[in-house]
Amino acid sequence: MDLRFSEEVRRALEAGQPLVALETSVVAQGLPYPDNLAAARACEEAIRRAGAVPAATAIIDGQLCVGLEEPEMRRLAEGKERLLKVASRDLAVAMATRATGGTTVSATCEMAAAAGIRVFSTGGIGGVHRGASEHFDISQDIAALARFPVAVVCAGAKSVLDLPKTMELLETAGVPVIGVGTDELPSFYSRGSGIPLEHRADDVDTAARIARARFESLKQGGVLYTVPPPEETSLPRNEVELHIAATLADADRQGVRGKGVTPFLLSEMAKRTGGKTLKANLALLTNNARFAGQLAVAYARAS
Ligand code: PSU
Ligand code: MN
Repeated sequence: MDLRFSEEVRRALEAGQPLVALETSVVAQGLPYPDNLAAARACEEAIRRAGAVPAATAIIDGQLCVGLEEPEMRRLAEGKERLLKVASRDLAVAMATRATGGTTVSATCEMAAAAGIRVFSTGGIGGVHRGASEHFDISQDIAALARFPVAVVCAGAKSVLDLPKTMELLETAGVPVIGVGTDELPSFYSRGSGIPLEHRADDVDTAARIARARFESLKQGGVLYTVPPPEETSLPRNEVELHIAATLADADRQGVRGKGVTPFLLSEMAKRTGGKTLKANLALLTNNARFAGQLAVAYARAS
């Protein structure tokens, strides 16, 4: 794969330093400016403090970038031009048309794997949307998790999704889901979901050994680590549920479909909760980045 590395990432790869990939659809589509830029910086900072090197991925003028310079991240955050939401299947078109955009979980997994980066931090993965038995809206993220050997750290799937169906599909795809210090799937804005997890890791070394066994010994695909969002900003499940019902009804009424669904739900939820979901989103992004940094360091140590 023709990747363009930032100077910092290139050096880290050469020196065998631990790296953590970051997606940028959350910057280009998921969060409003300037919170998106602040969140990206806070994630990079958390990864550095943990002793690893951040590697945000994006498509800039058709180039597959791993590691962004400050003006490039700003360009994605400000959104003064048309920015694509680039999933795996959009990579070819984005390259050929010299487009610019943020990468989703699926594209980031693919680019990280190609770069040899084993750990990736995000907010929440995409999955099976509610009502999928009717409209079939299922994110490419699941297929990418199954395919690419990357440890993906998240706060669970977004609660706007159908979580039981998302968990079933992850099983079908053969993706292990590990609770980080928990037996229950977190649901992004809330610490729990009522869905029990079969596997947990209580320390970062155990988490790293799971990834190593899967990537190095078994030559299998990705691992999903689910970290409960920070207590202080997390929201009660019943409160979130009420807003989700209203937001989904709005999406339906306004005919929001396809790629637009996730960004619409995120911004509507923030409006309805007076910014509480936005605050929770920012806090969990940094929290996940911190754990991902620690995981990358432990993974390198375990070799
Ligand atoms: N979850 C968030 N914020 C986001 C996304 C998910 O809290 O911005 C983005 C991720 O990049 C994820 C994508 O990969 O949405 C999933 O989009 P879709 O449902 O269209 O596959
Ligand atoms: Mn979709």
